Amino acid sequence: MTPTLERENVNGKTQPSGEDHDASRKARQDASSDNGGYWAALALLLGLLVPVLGFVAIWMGFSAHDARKDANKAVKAVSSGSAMPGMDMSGGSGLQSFAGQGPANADTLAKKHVAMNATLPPVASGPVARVELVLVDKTIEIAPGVKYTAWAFSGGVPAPFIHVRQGQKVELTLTNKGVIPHSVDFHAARIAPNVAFKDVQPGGSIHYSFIANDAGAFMFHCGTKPVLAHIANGMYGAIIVEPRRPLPHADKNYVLVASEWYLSSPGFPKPATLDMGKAQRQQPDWVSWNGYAGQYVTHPLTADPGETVRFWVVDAGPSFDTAFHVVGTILNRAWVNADMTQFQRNVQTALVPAGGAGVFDVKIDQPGLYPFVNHSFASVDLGQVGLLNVGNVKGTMSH
Ligand SMILES: [Cu+2]
Repeated sequence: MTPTLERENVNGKTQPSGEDHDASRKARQDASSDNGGYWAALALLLGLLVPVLGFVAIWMGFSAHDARKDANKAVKAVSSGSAMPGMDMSGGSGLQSFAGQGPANADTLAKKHVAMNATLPPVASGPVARVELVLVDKTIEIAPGVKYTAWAFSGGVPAPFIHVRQGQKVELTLTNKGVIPHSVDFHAARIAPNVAFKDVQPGGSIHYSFIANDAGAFMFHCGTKPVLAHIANGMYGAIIVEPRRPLPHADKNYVLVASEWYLSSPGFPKPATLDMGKAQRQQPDWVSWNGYAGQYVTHPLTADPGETVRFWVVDAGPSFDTAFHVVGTILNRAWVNADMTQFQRNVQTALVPAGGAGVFDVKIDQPGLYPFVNHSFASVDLGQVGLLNVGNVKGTMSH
């Protein structure tokens, strides 16, 4: 900082060293005389510098204040109710956390909840896979008894899983039945985004196609600004592109989409909406597998002992990465970043970045309850945990 540098300079000049004892009187006088001129000039300079620096400091203070004001204005503009009809995006919670909150009968509701089927659907037959996405505004449940007014592709968050084969043509139609513009951005596509991913007005639709040339697991999501709000509100899903060359056999294939929820209110009895302030500060109230916190704890995924279970993990974010880990075992194969050309062996935890994916095999011989988690454990606290029940065992698991 300038003030610190200035202070150091002044101290340096005003504290001459005592090494001039041996110099002649004349020399000292000359030096003294020279120094006198020097000090006078320096004093003048400093005299001028102080007010200038003072002014700069005041100006910087005002600039910072203005910048903050501008930033706040921008946030308000982005998150104003008028910009997002039907949404309260004013950050009205004051960043108060509603984590873990639910109605008194939350446990009963958790048991009654119908968990999203995580099983990978069969691959679309024929050379062309037709995908029809319909955007609807819909109130969904994101945790036991916790309601949220979402923007959902085809009625679900995440959207229904799409499964195609490498080389297949994907013919996509998005119809917007919401009240504001939306779009769809497929990470599996190599396509001009300004053409294919453009906004669709309410009541309108868009059609585009691409060849799924890249194998792997991919996110798709609404790309309309502010993208943070559109993803946080539920506009995402997973497309699995099965490699042309068959993978090693798996007995079970499960798709897990990781995502965060940022709530304007507890979500009961009235549904919550998006708190844009929390989303911007990455302070979620809930984090989930397939859109609903803890759903596979009460309704575990299943496998028989010795079976190979393949997890297709897609991280929809909008902002958190996922450190994928299965408690009690090691990932036998890890196609990190869903690069299906090669896998790593015997990995304890694999990173799935926001907007990315990974494919992981486990083969568990010993019956038991094996939690699959985001090993960034704050997310487990907020609901991103599920169970793999190997061998249909009874009981529960604490984490
Ligand atoms: Cu959208």
